[in-house]
Amino acid sequence: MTMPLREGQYYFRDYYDQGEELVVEGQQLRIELTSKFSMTQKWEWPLAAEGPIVILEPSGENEETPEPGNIKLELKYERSLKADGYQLDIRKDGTITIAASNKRGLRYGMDALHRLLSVGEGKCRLPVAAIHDEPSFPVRGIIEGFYGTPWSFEDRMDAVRYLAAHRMNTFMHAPKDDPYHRELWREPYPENLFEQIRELKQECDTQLVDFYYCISPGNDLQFRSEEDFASLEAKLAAMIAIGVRHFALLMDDIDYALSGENLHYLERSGLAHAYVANRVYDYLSCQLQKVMLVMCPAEYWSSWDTEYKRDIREKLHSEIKVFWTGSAVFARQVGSRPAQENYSHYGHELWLWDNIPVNDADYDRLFLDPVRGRYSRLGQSGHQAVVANPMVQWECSKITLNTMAHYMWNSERYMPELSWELSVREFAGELADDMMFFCRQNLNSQLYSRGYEELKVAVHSRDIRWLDAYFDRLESVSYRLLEMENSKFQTEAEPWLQRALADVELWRALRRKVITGGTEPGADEELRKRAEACRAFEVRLGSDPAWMAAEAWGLAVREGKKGYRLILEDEVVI
Ligand code: LOG
Repeated sequence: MTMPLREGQYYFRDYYDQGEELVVEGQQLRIELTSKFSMTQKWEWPLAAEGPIVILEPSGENEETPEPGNIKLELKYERSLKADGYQLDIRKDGTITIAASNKRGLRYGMDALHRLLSVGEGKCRLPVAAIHDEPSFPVRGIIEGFYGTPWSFEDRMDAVRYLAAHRMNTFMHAPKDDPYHRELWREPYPENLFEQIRELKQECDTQLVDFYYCISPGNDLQFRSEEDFASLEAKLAAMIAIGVRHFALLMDDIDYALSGENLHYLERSGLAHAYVANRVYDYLSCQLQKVMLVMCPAEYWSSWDTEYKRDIREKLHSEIKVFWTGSAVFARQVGSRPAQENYSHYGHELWLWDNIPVNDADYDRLFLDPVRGRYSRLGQSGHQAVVANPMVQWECSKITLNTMAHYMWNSERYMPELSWELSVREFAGELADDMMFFCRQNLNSQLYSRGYEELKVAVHSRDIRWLDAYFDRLESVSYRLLEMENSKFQTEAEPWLQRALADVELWRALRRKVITGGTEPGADEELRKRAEACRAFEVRLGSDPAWMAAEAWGLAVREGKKGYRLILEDEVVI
């Protein structure tokens, strides 16, 4: 088994084998399909032609397949399974069955087969196993919802493929600084941008990912203006025309006190927001057979009751889902009590907009640790969805996101440390140990974690030997990661890796100064130079190791929230 048992038992909700193997001849698993899933559906999903799995066309249709199949796969419709769930049975007699209640379930079942397959020495090996796998949340994915430079088209396309490969099914398009999403919400997209959205939506279809078009008109929408509603509907109509079936109306981060006409007619913002959401819902209902609409209320970050929530509870159409981010914008924990309470205050299905690993409030940081502190049974407390808001740096977001994907799929069994290890290994392969070391310097300060305990202890006890080893490691890790074969990662993480190297130099200058008691000529000059080099960076490691050490030796003071300043004997601190 390519996948060790421990991982299989973690990755799949229910995994059972007796240690037996199914071995078939050949370098590829050549599948003959016996499909009972649908009489009319053609089997199609993204499989690499030269990959280890090939699906043979039914005999007669493909003349270029002289080699016969070596495995029989039956795809079966099984209505008792949850949407996206599947059952995979690999039998000793060389037959395999994947049962599911929708296409996504079949795809995940097929991906599972892929993960379990190992090919070598002219043979394909699979464990004889029974897997039953179903998700904790029906809706799992990301919301590109951060402030700052929106992702590129390539990033988004990659994100959609990444979601699909990690059992997530939702991409929400809500870049705060895309003018057509928020500031110029009335304006149609220019042709080239619209074309990109169309292509992205197509990729979502291929990957079986739901594309949500999100719009944020709340800053200046006139609730009584038919013209404004016409603009809103035109924006939605354009999306409907390219096949979009999922929508969100976002009223977060607006000045939501009503004034003028809005106040005169609608009295309270909760009533106004329910009114606009209901109108959007009604419009969509006239256009579509099935409507999916989520709204983000203005009060999305608390769990106490308010008049605003009461108005939404009483007036919002019952089918509209409501976002919240937990008890804070950056929720250290999303516990069962606040989740239950907010569910009852809003009285609608809640969707968790999880502000992890987003770094738009900490542009100088990368966040590379696993999600923690989310209640394991949120799915049973009114929550049907978890969507993560990633970092401006898409590639770097994958490390946390992969752990979130584990939580979204099986929140009851989620183990942050194990998920972190698996995620880092998948991301960095042979450089996993180096990557993990780097990740440990970049913990999410918005989340609960024990922080940089070992480093702090060493710094406070001024343990020069420990610190020497630590900074040597930081140096070699940074050089290796700068050479890593992932150009996207290199580009995104380079400022932090270079900053790590500047920290190493600062430490060495500091060490020279403290070991010689400051008597060596040029030591102060060197220290000043290295400190300035660090200060010149716009980014920093969360662990801030060199400055922490300088502070412990009384050679630096904190300045403001994030900075430090060097103090040498000849300088007076004010
Ligand atoms: C914004 C979000 C932003 C995040 C973190 C929501 C619902 N809205 O406080 O766009 O990325 O904080 O800065 C937000 O979270 N509001």
